[in-house]
Amino acid sequence: MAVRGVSTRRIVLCGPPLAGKTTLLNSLAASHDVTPTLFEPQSGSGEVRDRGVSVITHGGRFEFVTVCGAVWNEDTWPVLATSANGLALVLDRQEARAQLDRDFVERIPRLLPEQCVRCVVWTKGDLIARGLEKAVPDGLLSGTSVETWPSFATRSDRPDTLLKPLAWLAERLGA
Ligand SMILES: Nc1nc2c(ncn2[C@@H]2O[C@H](COP(=O)(O)OP(=O)(O)OP(=O)(O)O)[C@@H](O)[C@H]2O)c(=O)[nH]1
Ligand SMILES: [Mg+2]
Repeated sequence: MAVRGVSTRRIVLCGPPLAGKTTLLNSLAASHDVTPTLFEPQSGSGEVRDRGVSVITHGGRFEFVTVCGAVWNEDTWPVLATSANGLALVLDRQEARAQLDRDFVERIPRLLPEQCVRCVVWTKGDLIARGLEKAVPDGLLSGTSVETWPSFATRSDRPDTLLKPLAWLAERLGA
């Protein structure tokens, strides 16, 4: 990945394991005809690696990054969150994942810099629409700070839905 310059804005895709973060990142990479490159955030564990995508869009250069949500990466989220100019909180809409979603909703917002542009992304809408999975309870975000964040619904069978929240973040942060 290109060295991060002063004008590069970082957009972090953050959320529970298997929520769909990499699916969003890959969709963005494909739409810009680029290949995600190695991303190694400085973190407590020092072992964390994932992929990032660096693109010029909406009048600026953006680095979209994520790491695997697995438990051994937990100490990486604070490092990434505090460096975020923008953040997509990627939550899995499947009912069975509700508790993991809650954990991230509880933990992440308080780590963010005040000026960080933020949104929620509810993934896997196709599974709900096709009746294959039940959705998380309607009030899952009630009473949390995330309740007021702009919210997007995605489904991997519709690439336009995957790109929308990332474009929104870039637009808000662009020149
Ligand atoms: N049906 C369906 N499957 C999805 C969707 N988004 C992601 N998946 C699948 O969910 C699994 C996990 O997706 P990833 O994008 O790898 O999730 P992740 O958040 O990057 O996972 P970690 O890096 O392990 O934390 C994969 O099998 C994806 O194909 C979606 O909208 N619908
Ligand atoms: Mg991933």
